[in-house]
Amino acid sequence: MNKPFDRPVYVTRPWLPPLEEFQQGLAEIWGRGILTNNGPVVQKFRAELADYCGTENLCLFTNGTLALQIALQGMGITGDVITTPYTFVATVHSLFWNKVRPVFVDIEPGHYTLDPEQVEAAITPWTSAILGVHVYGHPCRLRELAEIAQRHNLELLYDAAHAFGVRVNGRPIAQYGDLSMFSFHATKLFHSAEGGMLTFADRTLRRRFDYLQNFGFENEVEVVMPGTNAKMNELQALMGRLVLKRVDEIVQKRRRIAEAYRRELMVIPGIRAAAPPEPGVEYNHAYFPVEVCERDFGVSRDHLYDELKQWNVFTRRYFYPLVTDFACYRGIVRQDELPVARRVASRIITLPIFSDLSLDDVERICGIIRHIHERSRPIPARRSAGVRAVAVTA
Ligand code: T4K
Repeated sequence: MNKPFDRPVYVTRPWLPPLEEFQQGLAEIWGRGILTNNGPVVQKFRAELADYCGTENLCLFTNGTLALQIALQGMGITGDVITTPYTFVATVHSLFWNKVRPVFVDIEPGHYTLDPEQVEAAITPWTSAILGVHVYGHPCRLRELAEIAQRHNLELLYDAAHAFGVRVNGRPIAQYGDLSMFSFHATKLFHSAEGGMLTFADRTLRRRFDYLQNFGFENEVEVVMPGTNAKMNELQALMGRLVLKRVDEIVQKRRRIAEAYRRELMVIPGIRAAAPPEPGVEYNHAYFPVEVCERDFGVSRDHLYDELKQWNVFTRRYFYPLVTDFACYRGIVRQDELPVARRVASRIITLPIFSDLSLDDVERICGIIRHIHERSRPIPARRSAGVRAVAVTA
């Protein structure tokens, strides 16, 4: 018998280290009195991430949005950038803050990432870069996009906000493209409460990004460029270091949750999960999105989203509305463009996934979804009765 959860189940919960470990780190920070401006904890965190990501070309920031803004600024991206409408709005805001024009192209139906064919078709003499998003942690079509970027002499940037821990053909995803931005926000599987990271191919960018995140200071008396303040602080780095120690374990737990969801949900008509990862991809299970097809499921995605709240299950509709439908970007594309992104945005719902979610709870959530479907499903009419009835199975 399904019944509402006693406590709210959110789309995500941050994994938190044992409090004593954090307190121990805090005591050391207290003792030093150094809270920010490239302190020792940030430096250690940076070194550990360089090891994890297999690159020294890496900078840390106060959050992912500022990291991406600084990336575009530091690489001198101008003109038009081809990107996806199917993302968190910060991707596009970062372009706007750099006075760069977003050119939106459609996504692929399997993993919801940029469709390379559409990218190539949208290139003009004003295009300076491609900004792909590894949405939900699913890698973009890396090889195709790299070939397109090379053919047209474009920079290839990735918003990898969701993709920490993903590996492709044995290499960390941080090593693909000219640059990647990672978010370490509390809602991410790997987090430092708030935080962000850039990894990049051109090692000369590191100095530039370091200037840009610290007001452009070379030393006490010299400012070499108009920078901003986007530094990670010691408390963020402490959290990040403690979570990094356990990140592989966190991914494994999420993998088991995702497997349970797939097992339970694939038998419910009208519920479709994203395509499984491509061969060679070690996925991080950052999110568990499903599409709800109203005709087969029986009720709309929005109905399911609202009704789940009554069962104390708080899903999200990442990424609905499409960025191009927000007031500040409306009018850039026509309503009949981007058909795949529009369809996915109208059907998507992201289910709870976090390492402390038990497999029993996953089963319960799926049971509730099944119940909502069964209750709404028209029973096939019996020949003799000739009447359509609605099953109530509560
Ligand atoms: N690019 C992409 C593709 C992104 O997805 C993001 C961020 C960025 C760029 C920018 O990176 P950052 O500048 O953020 O580093 C959240 C996050 O704020 C945002 O980081 C994230 N993407 C986006 C997809 O989701 P909200 O407004 O949906 O979060 P919120 O506060 O509603 O949290 C969702 C649920 O998580 C809550 O219902 C409860 C739970 N939660 C949340 C927080 C903050 C916790 O349990 N503990 C917490 O501390 O935006």
